[in-house]
Amino acid sequence: MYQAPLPAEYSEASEQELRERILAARAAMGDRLVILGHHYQRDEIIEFADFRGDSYKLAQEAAKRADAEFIVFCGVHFMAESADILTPGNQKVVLPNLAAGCSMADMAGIFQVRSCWKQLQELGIVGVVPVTYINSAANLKAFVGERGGIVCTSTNAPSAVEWALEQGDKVLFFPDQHLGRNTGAKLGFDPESEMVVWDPFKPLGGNTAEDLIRAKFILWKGHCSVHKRFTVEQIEEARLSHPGVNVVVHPECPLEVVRAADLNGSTEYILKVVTESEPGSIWAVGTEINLVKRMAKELPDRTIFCLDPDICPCSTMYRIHPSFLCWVLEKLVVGEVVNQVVVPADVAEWARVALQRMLDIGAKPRD
Ligand code: CIZ
Repeated sequence: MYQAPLPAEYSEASEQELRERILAARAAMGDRLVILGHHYQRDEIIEFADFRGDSYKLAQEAAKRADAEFIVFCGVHFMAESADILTPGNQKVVLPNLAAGCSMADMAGIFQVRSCWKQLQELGIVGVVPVTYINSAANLKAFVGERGGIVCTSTNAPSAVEWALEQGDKVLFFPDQHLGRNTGAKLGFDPESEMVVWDPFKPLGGNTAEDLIRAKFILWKGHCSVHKRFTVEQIEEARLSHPGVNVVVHPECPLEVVRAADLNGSTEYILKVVTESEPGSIWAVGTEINLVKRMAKELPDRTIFCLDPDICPCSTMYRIHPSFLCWVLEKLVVGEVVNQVVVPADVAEWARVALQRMLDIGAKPRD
């Protein structure tokens, strides 16, 4: 999405000035406003968040604050869309920088997914249940909702996939092949013989008809640029340099990394296990750096470090700079809503069905 450049009074303001102006605007809005901060946001944004969490938890928090007219979502575009879908119509969701997207979500486009579906149908492959990771555009969630599928998060992917396999014979999982593969493996399926990867730029996704007929999981060829950087060598290095270390990684990491780690789970899961661990324990964490650094700061009696010493923050999450937050808040104070994210009603209707299925199965986190 295009984001127009900010006026100079925001782009040139000092950190201190922005901070004071954000606090003033926040106070002026009072209960009319709720600010949500995703775990991957930098500290200079998280400090203003009424709630922190993963996308799912934040959307739920937003839905509980029905009194708030405005939800400022410090996260990325698909998260603001999910919040808009799950909250009552009177609440307006604002994304401070419209260019804050998710490169993984962009790896599956609606036309590509429709084409994949059509090719599967033409092969006579029926009983495919589409499952989309929450990191996807609203129109993909709607596609899934309309075809009997479900949304999942990295917390509840195993329950969502189990549910899908009760409804049909096989799963088309997008856009993250790694979460799909790790989830299937967690449920006991063999990545070698029961899963294929669908490359949207190749006929039949780069597979033979026989491969597709045999596969239990058709995994979209998408990935997270941050999580795909973690390696087994980094885990071996952490075990050598820090005897007794606990290694926890996100399931968007490649399968071999998840297998080499001690634990894996969503950001909420990682936060929970590290927070509940014994003081003095040592943690090597494979996820976005802002979250890792924040845990290290907030839990100083544990040793917490990132598995990848050279990792950069998620570049799209990083687009929520305090100058953008200040701009949208000051506009709200003067009665102007900028950067509102609105999902068209026809898309929202089916996307809500897919999200509601996820909520209804009461999916629980699992190791
Ligand atoms: O669901 C989310 O917010 C993401 C992107 C990952 C996670 O594990 O929290």
